[in-house]
Amino acid sequence: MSKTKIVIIGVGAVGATTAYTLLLRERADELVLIDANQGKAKGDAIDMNHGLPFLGKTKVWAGDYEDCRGANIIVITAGAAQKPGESRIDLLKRNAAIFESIVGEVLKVNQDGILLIASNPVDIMSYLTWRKSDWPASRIVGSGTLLDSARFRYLIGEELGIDPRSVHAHIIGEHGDSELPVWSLANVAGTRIAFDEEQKARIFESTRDAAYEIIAAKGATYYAIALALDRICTAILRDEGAVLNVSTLLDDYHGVSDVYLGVPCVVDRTGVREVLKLEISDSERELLHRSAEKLKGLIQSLEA
Ligand code: 6V0
Repeated sequence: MSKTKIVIIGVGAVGATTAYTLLLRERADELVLIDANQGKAKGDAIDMNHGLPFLGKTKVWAGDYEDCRGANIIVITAGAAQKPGESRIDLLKRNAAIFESIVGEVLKVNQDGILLIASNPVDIMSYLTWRKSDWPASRIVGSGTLLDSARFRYLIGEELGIDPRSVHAHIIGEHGDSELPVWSLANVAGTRIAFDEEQKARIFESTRDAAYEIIAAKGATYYAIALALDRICTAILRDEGAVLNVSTLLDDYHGVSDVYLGVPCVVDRTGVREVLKLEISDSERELLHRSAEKLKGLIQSLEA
């Protein structure tokens, strides 16, 4: 059997935690760490290698773009932090420029892997990556609202005293402020979740604002996103056909097209094999359209 290789580009809080999660779960034979800060990637690789006597046989090293050759999955978690006084759109422009160069380097040596994007704003970065490549959108996957849906399921589970794995509930749309909860379809074993409006509002706000709360408390979020990225890598490497709320290119999804958004997708070794059309309510459809319009507006302002 051929070896499996995962490359992580951007070994900051999210990239390093994702690498460590993949290592603990022995997801790949080879794990390559790439960062503009080569010392950070090198230090993390050495540190992780010293754990190998307690683990399996994963080969971990700090590499360069040449190492993307033959990679099954290239995870991009690189990003620039906001500078004091910098507007969100300026930060977005700077991150888009970083992405342009990273993706350009990857495409020189890899034409058949899967690009898994986590850097924010993830839906826009995924869309720009797809436009820059001539790859099918199926092979450019954003982490989307998978993390948000996990937070939502966790909070619903806490409220009900039910294991979050048994809660079926979706956050769709932007990974960010315009995301929406699909309460109309939320269920436990097919039974409707009978929350009142106060409960629904509280749970959704805690879901949507979770990143702000965690960043205010400790500066960054990384454990749960690392597990979410590991989940997507597993679905790809094992050809699972798992349904995950990743960000993908929409084509007439309830009338929304030409934008990446988080929706339930069937994920297998080809990336996004299929997009599942949820039977959402009219008001949810309206919110989905607003989320799409917001992202399209941002993409236009990038090009202005
Ligand atoms: P961080 O800890 O600042 O790490 C970013 C890393 O990227 C640093 O190590 C940089 O050196 C590196 N980097 C910057 N430019 C380049 C470049 N051109 N080439 C290679 N490496 C580069 O940030 P953190 O890890 O906390 O976050 C990374 C990104 O993930 C940000 O955009 C976050 O907003 C995003 N997140 C996305 C989540 C999601 O659900 N999709 C969740 C959490 C964070």
